[in-house]
Order: sequence, then C-alpha cells, then structure tokens
Amino acid sequence: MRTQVAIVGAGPAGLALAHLLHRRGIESIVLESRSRAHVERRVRAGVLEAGSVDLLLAMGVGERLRREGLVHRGIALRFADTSHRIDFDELTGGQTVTVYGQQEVVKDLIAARAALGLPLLFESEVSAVNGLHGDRVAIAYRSADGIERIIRADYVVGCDGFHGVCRRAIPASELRIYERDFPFSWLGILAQSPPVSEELIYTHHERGFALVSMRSPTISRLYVQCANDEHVDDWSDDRFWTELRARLASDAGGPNVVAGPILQKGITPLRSFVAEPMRYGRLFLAGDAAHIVPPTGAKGMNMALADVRVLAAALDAFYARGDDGLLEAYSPTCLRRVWRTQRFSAWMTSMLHRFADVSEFDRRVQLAELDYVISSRAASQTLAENYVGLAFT
Ligand code: RFL
Ligand code: PHB
Repeated sequence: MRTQVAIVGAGPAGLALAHLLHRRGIESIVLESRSRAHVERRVRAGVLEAGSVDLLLAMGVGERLRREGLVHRGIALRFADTSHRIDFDELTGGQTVTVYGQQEVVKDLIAARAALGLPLLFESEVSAVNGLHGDRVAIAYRSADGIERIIRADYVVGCDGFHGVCRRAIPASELRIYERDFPFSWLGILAQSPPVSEELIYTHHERGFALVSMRSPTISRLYVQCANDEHVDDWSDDRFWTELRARLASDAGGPNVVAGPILQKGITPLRSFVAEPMRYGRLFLAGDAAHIVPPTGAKGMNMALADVRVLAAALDAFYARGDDGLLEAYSPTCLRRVWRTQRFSAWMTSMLHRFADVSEFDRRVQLAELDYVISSRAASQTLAENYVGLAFT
C-alpha cells in the first residue's frame, strides 16, 4: 500500500490529523493497534479548551460536542475547607472551556472517517518505521488477519502515545529527553452519580489532592491523589467515597457527594515529559508520543490537538505549494507552546498536591500560594488564561 501520510495511532492526535488532512485533499492511512471498541471505551481526559472546541467545530465534527458538551465558565479552588471560584468568563474576556469526554471526541472522529470510507485500520500494530532519510518511509505492521505488511508513504506521523514505537525510531543520540516523575498518582473513577457541583473543584487537602469533575448531568468523573505503589484493588468503592468525602469535608458540611455505582476505576501516575525535537527526517511526533503533562491542568488532549493543527497546515503548504518552511518550523513552533503548557501543568500540580517529604515551611508556602492566587486579580488571571488555553501565535 502507498499513501502520502501514514499516521500511527488513533487517539485524538492521529484521528484529528487524518481528518484535517482529508479536508485539505491530502491522503492518509491511520494504523491503530487496538480495536475500535477499545479506543472508543477508553476513559481519559474531559476538558476541551475554547481553541480545541473551535478546531473540532471548524473540522465539521463538532455537532454532538455542540449539543452535549457542558460549557464551564469557571472552576473552584478549594483549600482550608473553603471553595473559591476562578471566574474565567470575567478574567479572560468571555472565554470558557467545555467538558466533553475524550472518548466522545474519539468516537466522533472515527464516525466521520468511517462515513467517508477512508482507511482507518484497527488491530494493526506498527512494529517498525524505516527509511526516515530516504525518498519515502516504510511502515511495517501486523494487520488484523495476522499478516505482516508494509505501507510506503512520503511522511509518517507518530501519534502513538507515550508507549508507542515511533519515538523509539529516532536514534537516542538525536533525541533529548526532559522529564519529571511526581511522587504520587491519581485514582480516577467514573460513577453513575450526579455531579458534586456545577463546576469542577480542585481541592488541596492535608490528606491529598481531590478533583470532582463530570461527564454529563448523571455521570461524575472523580479523582483522588494516591501513592505510586497503590493498586486499584486496594481501593474498594467504600474506601474511595470515604476518602473523597474526607478531602472535601468542612465544618460547614462541604460539597454534597452522592455515592453511586462505580463504572470504571483506574490509576495514572503523574509525569512530565518532553522529547526534542519533534521531527526526525520523514517522521513527525505529535501528542503524547512527544510530550506528557500531569493531568492537573487538563492539557494533554488539548496539546495533542494543538500539535496536529500546526502539522496539518505545514503539510498543506508542502503539498499545495512545495513549500517546506512550515514543516521545518514544526518542532520549534510546537515546542514553544509545549513548554509553556508544561510550566502551567507542573505549577498546578505542585500547588495542589500533598508532597510527603517536604518541610512544614514548604507547606505554609504552598497554602500562601493558593491564598495569593485567589486573592490577587493578576494571579487568578494567570491561572484563568492558561486554563482556557493560550492563544495560538
Ligand atoms: P493516545 O490517546 O494515547 O493515542 C495513541 C494511540 O496509539 C495507539 N498505538 C499504536 N497504534 C499502532 N501501532 C503501535 N505500535 C501503537 N502504539 C500505540 C494506541 O493504542 C492509542 O490508541 O495519544 P494522543 O492521541 O496523543 O492523545 C493524548 C491524550 O490521550 C492524553 O494527552 C490525554 O488523555 C491526557 N489527559 C487529559 N488531557 C486533557 O487535555 N484534559 C484532561 O482533562 C485530561 N485528563 C488525561 C486526563 C489522561 C489521563 N490518563 C488516563 C492518562 C486524565 C487522565 C486520568
Ligand atoms: C476530567 O474530567 O477527566 C478531568 C478534568 C480536569 C482535569 C483532569 C481531568 O484537570
């Protein structure tokens, strides 16, 4: 098989890229190791920046997002038993975010590609990419029928997430890795219970961080900070609800948590990671394949979409006019935004979590930082403008 752009991975990055390319008349084949049912059921991110929503609408895949997405005009920061609202609307001149599950974005993009009858091969695991410095690349994969096959393409885009194969095709001597592992994880659940509050609540508590979010008026998405060595089996449903309530409680009662059936439970370690550059010969990396942020800033899916927006425009300039200037600029253009987003995500994470081995002095400084953020307009505005998403420059 032969195509212009081979895309490895059918997460938000790969699927959005394929659709953007199609709209510019550029052919692609998407290869995904898992089944369609698996990727459509994977519960992950839930917050879309205004720019991500605009992109999905402009791509013609935002119909259900417009109908079912929940527009949020602020969040609450909760500490010392009190919630404080950060009003995005007022602090950013009317910008908002939209709560809409990543798996819903993925479903909408898969449906769009299926309706067009364009190639999206599930259960097709890529094992190697070769010829990154030749005239064209060769992508080796095992197809759903178990046969080893090759696709030849002008370019290959690694949208295969943090554990994918594409980043590993770059020689170690050509890649710089920057990373930080945080000494805690998030236990996340999806529950059939009404949202704890109308807006998300990010809670700093001496027992650890907690976040209440939602997916719909009847489904809650809830997280508590846990230790890196804990396992989901350590967390009975009862233990989860008791812990969440303890972290949200106050003498005044605190937000009302209604325990419902838990539909899904998972643990995610918190990590910051950047691989530079995001291009090597005919290979481009996009999304989690190139960078990971801890989820505290709700940025992972948005960064994946931001990368492919830049890449689609660059490939368009190349195929339409033979101009490879934007392809050359792809990595530095993305990395500038990536690093600013890393900064924000690490800052939110450090401000809101409990770090076991810090001094009482550091704890007081952490509380003072939260106090500053809620009491200074400049500081709340800094949080708000990053949370709704930095402008595209
Ligand atoms: P994905 O979604 O991981 O997709 C990569 C795809 O590549 C496939 N693959 C391969 N296919 C073929 N051959 C191979 N050899 C392959 N190796 C891998 C995989 O099966 C997969 O389908 O990466 P992408 O597209 O870059 O998207 C990134 C996002 O998924 C990720 O950043 C977010 O989920 C992060 N994240 C959040 N992001 C936000 O913007 N807002 C949030 O609120 C938010 N919350 C979160 C999050 C991630 C979380 N977890 C579970 C990691 C909350 C959590 C708990
Ligand atoms: C979610 O709804 O899953 C969610 C919301 C905000 C975050 C992370 C995850 O910061």
